[in-house]
Order: sequence, then structure tokens, then C-alpha cells
Amino acid sequence: RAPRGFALFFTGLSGAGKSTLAQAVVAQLLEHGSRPVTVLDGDEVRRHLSRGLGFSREDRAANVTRIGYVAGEIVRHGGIAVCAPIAPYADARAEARALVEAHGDFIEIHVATPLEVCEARDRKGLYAQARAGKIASFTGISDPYEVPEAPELRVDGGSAEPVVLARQILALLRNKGLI
Ligand code: GGZ
Repeated sequence: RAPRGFALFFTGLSGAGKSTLAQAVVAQLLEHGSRPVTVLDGDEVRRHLSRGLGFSREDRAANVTRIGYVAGEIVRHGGIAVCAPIAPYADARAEARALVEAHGDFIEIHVATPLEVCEARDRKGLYAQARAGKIASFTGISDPYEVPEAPELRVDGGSAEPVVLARQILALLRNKGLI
């Protein structure tokens, strides 16, 4: 029987480690020899699928809903979709969930790296710019991040190496019979 499709939906602050963790998970999924995996990363999506959208509440919601729609189509065909937007709003996340759950499993993973850690890392210098008022509506600084209440999994991106956290995610997928 064809395996059921599913979406991994990483959500968390900028610099929380979503992309890195998503990459580690994808590597382990491919090693595992599973089905094709489609990655819908925040940065990448904004260059293509969501080109032209900004960071207003409406634009973020549109971005996350588009990701949910595409993930739903992938899942509908039995594929694996790996999404990694900030997705700061609970209602937009719920919408993405509904779009996917019409066809398969939605695994929400809150990458709950503390703001202090994300800001201390500041790999792209965005937090410094946000603190200086050069970027308006920056998540965690001048725009909200609504903490997911019931994600399938919550991990602290600063607590362990990405490969270790990724193994935890693969174990969850195995437990659910998805891989
Ligand atoms: C948050 C912003 C902003 C503002 C630009 N707020 O760490 P990054 O750089 O590479 O990832 C962030 C990315 C967030 O895009 P998403 O599509 O994931 O966001 S959302 O789900 O809210 O639609 C960050 C950069 O874009 N960035 N301006 N104001 N992050």
C-alpha cells in the first residue's frame, strides 16, 4: 500500500535554527531511502511562491497559507513536504494545517529557541537592525510570535546539535508509522 503523505511544518523565530534542522531532517529522510522530499523553506519561498509579499500580518498570513496549499498538494500525492517559515500567527498555522490534513498528516514542530539565543547568534545581523529600528515589524522584537499551544513536537534549537534533534523527529515519524 502506498505510504501516507505528510508535512513537517517547522515554526519559530528568525535564527531559531528551522532551516538547519529541516536540512538535517531531509538528509536523514533521504538516507532512510524514503519518498521524494520537497522543501518549502522560508527564504526560498519568498523568492518564488511568495515573491512580492512583505511582513504585514496579511502578507505573512498569505505566505503561510500558500505554503500550506502547496504542502497539501504534495501530501495529496503521497509526498513529503518540509516547510520552515516563521509562521508567527496561530490562525494562519491552523489554516495551513487544515489544508494539509485534508490529505494527510501535519506535523507541527515548534523550534522554541529562546529569543536571547537567536538574538545573540544574529547570523544575518537582522536583530541588530531591528533593535536599531531599521527593520519594522520584526518578529520577536516589534512583531508578535504566537507560541504554538499544541505542536506535535517542541524542540529547543539551541539545546543540541541539529543531527541529534533530527533523529528525535525521525523517531516521532517512525512512531506515527509515517516512515
Ligand atoms: C521577521 C524577517 C523580517 C521581519 C525579513 N520579521 O532569518 P531569516 O531572515 O533568513 O528568516 C526570516 C525571514 C522570514 O520569512 P518567513 O517567510 O519565514 O516569515 S513569515 O512566516 O512570518 O511570513 C528573516 C527575514 O525573512 N525577515 N524581515 N520583519 N523576519
